[in-house]
Amino acid sequence: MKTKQFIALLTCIALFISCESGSKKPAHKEIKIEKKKVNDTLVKATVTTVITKGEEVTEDVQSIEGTPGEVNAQLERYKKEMLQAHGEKEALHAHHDNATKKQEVKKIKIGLNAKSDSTAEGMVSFTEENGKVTLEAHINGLTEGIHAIHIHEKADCSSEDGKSSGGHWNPTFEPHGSWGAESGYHRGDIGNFSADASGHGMITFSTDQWCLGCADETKNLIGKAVIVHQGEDDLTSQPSGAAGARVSCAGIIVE
Ligand SMILES: [Cu+2]
Ligand SMILES: [Zn+2]
Repeated sequence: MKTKQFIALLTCIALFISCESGSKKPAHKEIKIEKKKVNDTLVKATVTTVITKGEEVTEDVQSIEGTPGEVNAQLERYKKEMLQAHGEKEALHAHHDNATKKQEVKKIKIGLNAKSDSTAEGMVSFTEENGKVTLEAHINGLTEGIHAIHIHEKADCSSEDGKSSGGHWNPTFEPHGSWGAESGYHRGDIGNFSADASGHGMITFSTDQWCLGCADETKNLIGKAVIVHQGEDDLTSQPSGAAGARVSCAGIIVE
């Protein structure tokens, strides 16, 4: 009887130890948002994310500067992304033992607005499915012929010439080029498409090097812009293929 009790106690302790060492400490995430006025028109927001994982503490600081409207919109987007990321994690936990895990399909639809005194307008959709993002763009009001289309670095189409969207989105710091080129290419270098005599053009493009709202900033399209150019991308001129004026612009924003 005594031996049995002793063994039972040992088993108990062993179980306790294995359970303790096996349970990972959950990561704790804290987000602080600070807003400051820069001048009469500009505000600056600092978003500090502190992640505590056991002994390890990582801090990520992001600054957003712009008009109060722009900053608030960016903060809202940021919050949404955080919530989305959290939701994905929860879903992953819930489906942990589920062999038939369903893949979520994400879709964004945005409008292209005319820029640089053009009449070029249209729609762009991005669909993420099975680790791939597919772009489909339909544009009207173009001049007949070849036009370049790129992802530019900022979802800001506010300026008349579309230059507020910045240069080509190039998160991997490579030269401008043809998509997939060995010499390098921007992750925004979609390429060219043609418009017919009625001024209509369309393009579809699919890649696993993009994502919608994932944590990998070399892949995430959210917060960038789609730009259609007046001219053709020669796929060699630096830094942007000498494609001429920006005739249409759309910010890639989650509504
Ligand atoms: Cu461009
Ligand atoms: Zn480029």
